[in-house]
Amino acid sequence: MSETDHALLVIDVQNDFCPGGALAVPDGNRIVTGINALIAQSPCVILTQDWHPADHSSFASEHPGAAAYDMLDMAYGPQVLWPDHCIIGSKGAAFHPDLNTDAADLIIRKGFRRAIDSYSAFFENDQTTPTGLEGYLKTRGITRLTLVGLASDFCVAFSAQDAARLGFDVTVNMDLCRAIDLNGSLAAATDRMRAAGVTLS
Ligand code: VGL
Ligand code: ZN
Repeated sequence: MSETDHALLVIDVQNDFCPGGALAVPDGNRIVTGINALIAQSPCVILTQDWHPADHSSFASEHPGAAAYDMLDMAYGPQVLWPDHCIIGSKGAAFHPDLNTDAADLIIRKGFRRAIDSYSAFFENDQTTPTGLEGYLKTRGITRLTLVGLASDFCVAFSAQDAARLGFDVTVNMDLCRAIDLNGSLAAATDRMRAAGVTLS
């Protein structure tokens, strides 16, 4: 994987998505060693970091009477309400301590606007507000992406679908992802990724 047209996109390998964190993904920590091995072979490594203000509108705590994992209709569409997680500057928002962050060419943060969540590394949840990642990749001549990280059924899946829609050749390495799996969300995400033309390996 030394070709200059390829990038490794490492999604949200942060303390809050690992066991002991605020929105822990089962076994989320167990992919870190394998991701570091892939990072070591990748000429372009990009990390994403979920990065929310303490009063983010995706937090159930901002909606009196609501509970975590309830659905709410936002101006931009349906939104899962989450436990407070990945608060800007917090330990929970930091990368897993064993992740080789030194190798990253770019760290892209998302979800930093109070009123809108951003699962995808490319677009916020209105599916139109860009993060800027598309321009970064295209101006570097990158056409092929491999995605790994957390969580398979939310941020990885939405990033992969958007990347495919933007014309990138996209592979998700499912062995180096872990899922939240909320009400069948993993099976649904897998179907959506396949339908979008994403290769699951
Ligand atoms: C994520 C839920 C809320 C993710 C981020 O990284 O998959 N999921 N924020
Ligand atoms: Zn989040």
